[in-house]
Amino acid sequence: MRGCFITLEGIEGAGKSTQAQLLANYLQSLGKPVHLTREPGGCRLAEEIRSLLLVPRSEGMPPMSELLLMYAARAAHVEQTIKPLLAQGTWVICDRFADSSYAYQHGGRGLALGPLDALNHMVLGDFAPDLTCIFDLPPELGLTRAHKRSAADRFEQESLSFFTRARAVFLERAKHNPNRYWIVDATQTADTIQTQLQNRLASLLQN
Ligand code: Z5A
Repeated sequence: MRGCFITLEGIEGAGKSTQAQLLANYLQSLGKPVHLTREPGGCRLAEEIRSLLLVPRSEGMPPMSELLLMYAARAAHVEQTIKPLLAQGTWVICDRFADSSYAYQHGGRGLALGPLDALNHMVLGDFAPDLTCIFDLPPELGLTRAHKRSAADRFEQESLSFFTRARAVFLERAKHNPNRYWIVDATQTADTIQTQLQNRLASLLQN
């Protein structure tokens, strides 16, 4: 039986990585084969592209280059990691996926939606997550959490308004497809959020 593909999305510092690890532990405790992965990254080529994308650059990076690198990484990640694992029956939990390209490269950078939709279709076709969890919180709080943790990467150096636009795109996308998206208040404690997430998963676990 095919595994489930679950993506965790949200702005910087929303708690995605924390929840992804807790979720993987929970599914393993239920006896499910689980693979935890991330974007950009998740296979050798995509991890190399991740380094190119995250390192701060004095000359900047054109938004279109950024978008194409995200999808170059995603194409490899989907073909080499995600699809083969799902076909074996493994549950795949991915820290960020295509919704981040809509939030950051469209919402944040202002790239037009039409070409992004076309690129997304060219790379993914009809392939999409079974469940996308949006960890929602005010950008001020997310950035405070993230900055406490480590030095700022190229994205973390962006302005508050950049993350405000990204957040709005996540919420807008979720509104149009409530079957696939689930929005959670990420200002709550990590334990409370994990309990809510496990409850949300009940229907997927029954299938
Ligand atoms: N990007 C893009 O532009 N387009 C794309 O298509 C894709 C990505 C796929 C990847 O950065 C960057 O790539 C990302 C968007 C861009 N940059 N931004 N912004 P990344 O993977 O390095 O960073 P991230 O995805 O934003 O992750 P993050 O900063 O690690 O945040 P997080 O995973 O959501 O949070 P966390 O690591 O679980 O927690 C952050 C801190 O908060 C940590 O100290 C925790 O202990 C704490 N925490 C976690 N949960 C809580 C709760 N509930 N309460 C209090 N404190 C908490």
